[in-house]
Amino acid sequence: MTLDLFQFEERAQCETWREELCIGAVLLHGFAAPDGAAIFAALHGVISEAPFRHMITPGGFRMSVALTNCGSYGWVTDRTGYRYDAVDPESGKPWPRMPALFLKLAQNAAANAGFKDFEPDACLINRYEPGARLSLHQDRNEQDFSAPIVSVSLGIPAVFLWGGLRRADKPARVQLVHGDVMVWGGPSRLRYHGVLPLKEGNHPLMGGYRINLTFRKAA
Ligand code: MD3
Ligand code: FE
Repeated sequence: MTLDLFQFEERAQCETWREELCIGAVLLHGFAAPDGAAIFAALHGVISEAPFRHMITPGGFRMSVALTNCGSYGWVTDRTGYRYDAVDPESGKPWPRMPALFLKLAQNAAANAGFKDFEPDACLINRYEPGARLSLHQDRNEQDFSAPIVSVSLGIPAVFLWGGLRRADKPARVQLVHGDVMVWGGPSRLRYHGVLPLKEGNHPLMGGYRINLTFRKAA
């Protein structure tokens, strides 16, 4: 009917769209782009309390990605291992509160991908400079793998490695640009993933960096 035609025209013009890469893995293209400036402002509040820092892996390497956190729990690494901690090891204080905008964005994205009632208590904020990378890994530090993970890409683009459930599975490459939101849940929750070394670039809001917000239910 006319309603269908109307929707078809809307779809042809839309700037954000949903793509299911695998069962449980949904890419919401451009989903966060309209909130870019507000996210940037909220981010400033967080990093003024808890600045970006390069942490040390259990193997003794300095991560090329700089990170900070907001929410009840923050993901941290040092010589003793990876963990979630309610306290920022640099300041000895709790992590900054998760901005209401961040929570709303993560919950809206999860619901849009079919995950109702997502209650993230941790938001890891990764900052990539040119050359920074994240090698192939699984996210296994959370208590409950039934909750999805929501990841928001901001700033200059990155190539994401999208693997399988075994390390040896050859990863596909997915380009993530400013405003893209990925939701990973169900059978995709424990997939191996990583980020290739970042290329130089400039983004009007984020400058020469890529910022990634990762929302998780840690506890
Ligand atoms: C795929 N960060 O901090 S989040 C991480 O872009 C991390 O900074 C990436 O991986 C980044 O651990 C991407 C995306 C992500 C998170 C969990 C996943 C992808 C995932 C779980 C399963 C499959
Ligand atoms: Fe990860």
